[in-house]
Amino acid sequence: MNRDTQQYISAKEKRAQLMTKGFCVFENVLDLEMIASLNTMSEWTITQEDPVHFEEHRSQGCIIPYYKFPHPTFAKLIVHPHALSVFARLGFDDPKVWSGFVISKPPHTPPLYWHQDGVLWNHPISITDKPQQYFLMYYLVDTNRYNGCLRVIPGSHLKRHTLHDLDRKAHELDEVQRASNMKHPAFQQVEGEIDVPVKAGDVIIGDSRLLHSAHANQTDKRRTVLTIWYWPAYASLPEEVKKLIIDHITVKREWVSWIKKTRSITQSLIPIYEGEAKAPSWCNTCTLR
Ligand SMILES: O=C(O)CCC(=O)C(=O)O
Repeated sequence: MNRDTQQYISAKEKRAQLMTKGFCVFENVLDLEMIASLNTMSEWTITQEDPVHFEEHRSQGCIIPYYKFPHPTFAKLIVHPHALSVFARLGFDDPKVWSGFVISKPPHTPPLYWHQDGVLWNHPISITDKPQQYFLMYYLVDTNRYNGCLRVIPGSHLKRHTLHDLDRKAHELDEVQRASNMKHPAFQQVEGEIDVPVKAGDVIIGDSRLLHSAHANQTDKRRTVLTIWYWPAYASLPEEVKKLIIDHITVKREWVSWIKKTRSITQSLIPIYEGEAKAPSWCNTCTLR
């Protein structure tokens, strides 16, 4: 079997895993030089942020949007040809980008709480297996259960889990986000969870509705992940969903200014909608039964 055929089969299997389990991993997507540049960019970004942010986000470490302190290397990652070829191998030829963040756990910091990031739960598409909002997560160090690797509940994007009953929105600024109540159920070990350890340079692709969290960072070294949100099949989304996507980003002045600056390389990834549809209300509460 030649390499192209092998890659095709493996991409087919990964797509099936993404659809049924809600995530899959592509290995060796970024080279060492790119990882080093991303680490430099992340460290610079972290130094720009207000110290209060880190206190309020102890569970995540920090979560800094790419457009808040624009840096050319983040833009290069968003349009990275290898990342886009991952989408193409999965059968998505025209992805559009949305938000994206530097999320970084300093040494010796708590776990990330269980949550899902779906926001379309008021729209019928959210209880279907149609491709919607996906994350690409690039960890900038090799990860394991001691330094904060990702944890997921496979299949939870389509099947209700007891964690869906927690009365809490994904990134609420509360005792969970501040990690001041580690007894909260969002921090416990749960049925069906698995670890997703990766190497720096791999990318994890996941469905926004997937329940996920991360282990504590018990090591002396920072653990950073760059998360970028895409709509891989934007053209086939219902008009009202496109309207929600557009409304959410175009109200952000920092994002509009980022687009103006990076348009020469990001143009083809920017979602556009000029119709009259009414957006569904933003809803992060799972409506699966
Ligand atoms: O820190 C991680 O490993 C995952 C980040 C994440 O999903 C989040 O902060 O919402």
